[in-house]
Amino acid sequence: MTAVRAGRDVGSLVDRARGGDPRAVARLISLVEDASDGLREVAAALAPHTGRAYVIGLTGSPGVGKSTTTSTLVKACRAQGKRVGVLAVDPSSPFSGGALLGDRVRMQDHATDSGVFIRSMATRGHLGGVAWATPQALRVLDGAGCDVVLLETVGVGQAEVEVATLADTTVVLLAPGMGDGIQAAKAGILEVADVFVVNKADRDGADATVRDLRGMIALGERDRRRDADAPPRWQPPVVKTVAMRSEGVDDLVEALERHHVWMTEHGELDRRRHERACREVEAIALAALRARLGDLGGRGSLEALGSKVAAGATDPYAAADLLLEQVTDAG
Ligand SMILES: Nc1nc2c(ncn2[C@@H]2O[C@H](COP(=O)(O)OP(=O)(O)OP(=O)(O)O)[C@@H](O)[C@H]2O)c(=O)[nH]1
Ligand SMILES: [Mg+2]
Repeated sequence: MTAVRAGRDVGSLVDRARGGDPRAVARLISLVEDASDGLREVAAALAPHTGRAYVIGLTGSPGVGKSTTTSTLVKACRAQGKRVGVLAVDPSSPFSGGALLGDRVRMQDHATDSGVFIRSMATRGHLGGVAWATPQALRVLDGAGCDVVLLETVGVGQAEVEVATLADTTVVLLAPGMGDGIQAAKAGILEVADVFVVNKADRDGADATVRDLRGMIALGERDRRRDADAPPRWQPPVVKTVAMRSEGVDDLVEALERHHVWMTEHGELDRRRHERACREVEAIALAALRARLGDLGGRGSLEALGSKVAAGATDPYAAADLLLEQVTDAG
């Protein structure tokens, strides 16, 4: 892969991406994903075009039906004439692409549609992981003119929470009989879900799962109402689907639209996006700071200061002050 050096190249890539050229979009994502030399230029060229896409995160246990649901949502968006980006992030896999082959197969319906961009990303061992690479890829899809971006992440551990910080709306999928209801409560999923989907409703136990979830939501709301100053809050709806047969997708689309309207009316969309931008800037600044700390040599290096602190020759606060002084001087 050759590095993009001249600003003209990046500019024309962005133009082509905005014109709907999937290869240009793929190239831009690779540039940001690999943290290439062109990263800054890409970010600068994209900035004026960003802030339009509605980012919907989909998360849940492996095999719950995220990709199938994503595919049906793509269809629904295309039927409305919207341009759609799909980003499938696998936080557990170090392999880009191959690990998500199943998704690729399911997404084949859309392979020849120029209004749909699909990209898989593996983020384990990747610089800052999901937290670093995903926002950059989201920016590309947003800047390329996607009206909607669907962000699929397998719900393992922290992934739900991370996906929630990156999306405007977070959809948590569950399936009957997986003990997910109880897990949901444990993992704090109730806090991050804006919309619940009980998929595989063709299986036994779907109604019980829906009831359990509604019960938990109601309980949480009752506790919260005790606090008279609590601001109005969105009540996450529970939607039953059979994604495999596109059943219930209209209800899901409607729930997403309602959440979007609610957020806009309550200033929540702006608040979330502002928070997201802050975290993004902070992450980049901290990474730069860390790199500079690592570059320091001699008596003022972290190693040297560590030795002094270990020997009791200085205290860790004084040492940290010294370290920061050098970095800011150098900057
Ligand atoms: N019975 C039933 N099976 C479904 C339904 N939706 C999806 N499936 C099947 O469940 C399996 C997993 O679906 P995916 O959409 O790949 O699930 P996923 O959550 O994306 O899976 P990972 O990305 O591997 O975590 C596939 O074999 C689907 O055909 C449904 O509504 N009912
Ligand atoms: Mg999947």
